[in-house]
Amino acid sequence: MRASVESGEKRPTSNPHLLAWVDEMAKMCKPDRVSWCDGSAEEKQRLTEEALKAGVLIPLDQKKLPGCYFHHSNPNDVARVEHLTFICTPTKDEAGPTNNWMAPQEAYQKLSGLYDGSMKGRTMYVVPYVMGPARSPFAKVGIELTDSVYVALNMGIMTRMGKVALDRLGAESKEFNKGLHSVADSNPDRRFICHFPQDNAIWSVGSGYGGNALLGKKCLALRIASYLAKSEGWLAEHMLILEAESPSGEKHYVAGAFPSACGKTNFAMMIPPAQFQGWKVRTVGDDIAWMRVGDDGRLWAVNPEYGYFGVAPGTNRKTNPNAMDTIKKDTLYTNVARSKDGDVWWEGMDGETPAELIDWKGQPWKKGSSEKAAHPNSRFTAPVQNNPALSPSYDDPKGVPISAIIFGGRRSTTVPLVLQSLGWKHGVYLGATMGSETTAAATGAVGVVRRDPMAMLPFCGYDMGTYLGHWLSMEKRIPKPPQVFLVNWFRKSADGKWLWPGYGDNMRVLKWMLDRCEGKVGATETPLGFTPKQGDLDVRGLEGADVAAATRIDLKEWVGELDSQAEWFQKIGKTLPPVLEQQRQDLLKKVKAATT
Ligand code: GTP
Ligand code: SPV
Ligand code: MN
Repeated sequence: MRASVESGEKRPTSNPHLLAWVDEMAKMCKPDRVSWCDGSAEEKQRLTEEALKAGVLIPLDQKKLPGCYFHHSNPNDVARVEHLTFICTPTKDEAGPTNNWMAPQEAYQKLSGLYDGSMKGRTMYVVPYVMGPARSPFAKVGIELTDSVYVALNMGIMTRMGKVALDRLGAESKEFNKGLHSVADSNPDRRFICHFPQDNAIWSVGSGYGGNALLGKKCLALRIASYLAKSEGWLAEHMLILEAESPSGEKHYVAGAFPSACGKTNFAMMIPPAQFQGWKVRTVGDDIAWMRVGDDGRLWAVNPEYGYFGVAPGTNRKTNPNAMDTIKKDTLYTNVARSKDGDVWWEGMDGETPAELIDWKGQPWKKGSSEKAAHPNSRFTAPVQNNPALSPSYDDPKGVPISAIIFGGRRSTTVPLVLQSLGWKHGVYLGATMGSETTAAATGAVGVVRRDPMAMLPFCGYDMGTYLGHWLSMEKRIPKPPQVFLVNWFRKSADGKWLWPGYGDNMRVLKWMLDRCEGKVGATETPLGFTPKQGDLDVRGLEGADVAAATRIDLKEWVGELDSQAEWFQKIGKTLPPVLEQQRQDLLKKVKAATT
């Protein structure tokens, strides 16, 4: 019996809006059964067993990695698909020139065809979740309907999931994000990630991976939330949030926007080098920040997430010991490599490369193979509570006050280790023109420089120029604004070596930034912004760095950079705030004067 799919099962809510919507979606997708998630430990165990039985999860060594499982995704489905991601606003102008657009009616119609019967033979999981601390006035409720048990389990880690969300929603409210997700036949030709900001709805079909499928994350907490933030006067950003405590017990919080796979998780979990004894860095969030102006005139941030969906390759005991400890238990590993005895491995793991492995596709792999054993975008999903460096403020309903905002791209050339902006407008200009080399976090070419304003190019739910205007307008709304910085951990020498060791040593740069916030340290004013004076960066004990080359500003390189920014501004088009082009022109004048 399919039509009244829920006959017999008691539904855990009487909210008529929610019930009617679930029924309507079930009627379209035609699952064999509908299963409401409550978020309990018993349910997690049951879903895990279901997933194991279906081969969706593969057990790892439960002694070494208790509660950890491996999943391999369809090899055609390993990253976000930006070319298949759409903003479905009534007009194309609202989505703007940097987003793909589809008319809402067309999108609903097209995807209805793909959803029709797509869940036959499957279970539709109803996953209620809260983004944000459950008691926070800023939290948002979403409901994701999904036919993937892997997605349901991931949502259980990444969000506050189950009863807590239904309780928060209550019996009457219509205020929930309607997320529909079906892996369907996992065909890239029938894959669409559609956002309907006006309807507070998301329809995703054809992918089971990461940001395409865990709808609370990029779809709700960034694309839909950025649209809301614009109209409500706040910021929904692709930012880590960290807490830095000085030896004397003073705490500062900073938010950092680095593009996908450009170091947010690592920076948020950083362990300061030995020379910084007494300093403690703790994680509030590693990917998303929702920021509002507090009564005290400062900007306050909450992390809407409850887990980490982190990049595996490059993670090891030296680069990120906190992450290594975080993923020792209750972690889902996707597309990593494995050993026969149920351990995990990826490129950049500690120690010797094992002679033999099972690669991310499940094939035998031998050391020295030209293929990578783990997919470059292989990931771990782990609960925040596992993080030994978790800040107690991660769950604070009012969030944490932000002293500094850091923008940071991945640039082999041109961009110095650190710059402080000359003020808010200039800071917005630095964020708006940030370039970064593309990574494996999205499908497509890797290593190509593209403009990624505030690391939000793939995540802004509305017109880019309007978004930049919104950032500028925050100046008058924030009486005590954070200082704004630009960093680049990824500059290379002519022979391709990192000029800066990165990871824990980034503390040295963080310390300078915090000192700048407190007016404790000087700086050199350059046409690009303030830079550390000779001797200002604490480099005691620093190894493997060429500080002079990493911090160098070569204004000749900036002529080309500013040309490329002009192209970018042209692409943004008529909604580009004139102030930003003015900033570019002023800088170009200074650069030309200095280079001729
Ligand atoms: P998303 O989850 O995709 O948003 O990525 P993220 O910004 O959190 O990036 P993450 O911290 O996971 O780092 C991505 C890759 O960059 C990993 O392979 C890291 O090892 C590497 N990485 C992170 N920080 C540094 C650094 O300071 N220097 C260098 N050279 N590599 C780094
Ligand atoms: C990113 O690409 O920025 C991620 C991974 O954080 S995903 O959730 O897949 O978007
Ligand atoms: Mn991200």
